[in-house]
Amino acid sequence: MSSPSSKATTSKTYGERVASHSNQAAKDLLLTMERKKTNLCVSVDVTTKEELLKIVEAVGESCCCVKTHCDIISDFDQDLVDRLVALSKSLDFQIFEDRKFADIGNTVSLQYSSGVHRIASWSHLTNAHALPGDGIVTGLSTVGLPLSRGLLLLAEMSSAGSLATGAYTIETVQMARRHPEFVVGFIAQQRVERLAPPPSSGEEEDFLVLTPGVGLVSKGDKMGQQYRTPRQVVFESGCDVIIVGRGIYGGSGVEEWKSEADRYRVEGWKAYEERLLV
Ligand code: 5BU
Repeated sequence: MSSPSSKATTSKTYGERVASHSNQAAKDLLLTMERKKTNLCVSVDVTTKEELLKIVEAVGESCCCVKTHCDIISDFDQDLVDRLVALSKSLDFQIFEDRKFADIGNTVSLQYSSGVHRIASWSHLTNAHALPGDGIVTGLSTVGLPLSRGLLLLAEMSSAGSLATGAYTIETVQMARRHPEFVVGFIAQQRVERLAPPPSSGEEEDFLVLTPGVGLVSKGDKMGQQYRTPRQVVFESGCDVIIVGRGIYGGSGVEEWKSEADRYRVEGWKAYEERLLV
């Protein structure tokens, strides 16, 4: 049998992959996934603090990560941050603010550290577009690295007609390779690092691929969202984390949120176990 380090990323367990990461947020996410047997990230896109906390309380046990859009919460405040962070500890999940930074380095460093949201103070992971060039990573890393945070680059999107394809996706992978301490992976629909030529150093690399656009029932919405199943995402496309929003919190109350979250957890984990056998 080959040693864990010589195996393809998708043939390794999440636990085995911890050693391939130097970034603490990446290690913590993989350890959480292994410990809780879940590759589910729940996207909680609701507009009030109480709604958000109620959903997180219901789904937190089933997921490795909770994804937020803090700028849609009308009564966002420090109390919400304190309670969300407390839940992330008691229910054992990471927090991912889906901020999609897209400006020059100086501006994003201020958007990340300051303002009403002070994202870096509470969110283990955040993401950014590669569009502005390497300065966006440098700017964010000056704030995030001292706090042991991690960054995901948007290499692809789930929406119809996305322009993040082809050469743009490959350039995004190359950008990630230039910042291995802070960039821990991608938001993408497939293992995008395999689209780019292998790293020139010949060194082994391990990126986390987190994938939105996941649904077991619906195929999409009226605004361009496109859904695939957990099996298509994890088994067929080799992605690591399924991001599910309305498929879970679209349900009508605590019991339904809980059972839907567990259903996605089971489906995502089954697809991961299946891919380990290939
Ligand atoms: P949904 O309710 O499962 O469709 O929510 C998907 C979430 O993932 C939502 O918060 C989007 O902002 C986010 N998302 C996405 O859907 N597609 C993408 O390519 C990216 C993020 Br990047």
